Amino acid sequence: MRALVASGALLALVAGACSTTPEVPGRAVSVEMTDFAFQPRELRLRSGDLVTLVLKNKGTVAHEIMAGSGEIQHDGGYATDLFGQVDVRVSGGAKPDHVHAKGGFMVVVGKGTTAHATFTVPARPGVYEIGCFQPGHYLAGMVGRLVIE
Ligand SMILES: [Cu+2]
Repeated sequence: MRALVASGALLALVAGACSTTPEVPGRAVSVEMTDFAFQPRELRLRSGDLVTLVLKNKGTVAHEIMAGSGEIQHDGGYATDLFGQVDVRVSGGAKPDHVHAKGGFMVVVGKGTTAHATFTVPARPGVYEIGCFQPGHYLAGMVGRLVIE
């Protein structure tokens, strides 16, 4: 039994060393966060798909991601949050946080860490915006597009 556990751990190590995309539920969609941009600048998701955003913060400060449409609120975020009624599971990262005052979600990712946000893409086709609302980041250009097909 002990030998089985040990070989399992070894396999996990080997798998981890070889793959660049971590094992996550559904389709992994990588998003890099830098000072101050999202890479790529446009994400395309299909309604009904199970997706895990792999949010890698390569910047020197904490970054976050929110998605929605409409006017930017004075305290950050969108008038309509894309994830208002969507169940989002967040894991990893230094300070993942999926609670947002207006409903919906945001994930704060500490510098040098990676967080995962897993959800089923809502059946709301359209073009939305993603943005970082850490102070000053949105105005510095930390904005992107999220297209739901
Ligand atoms: Cu930011």
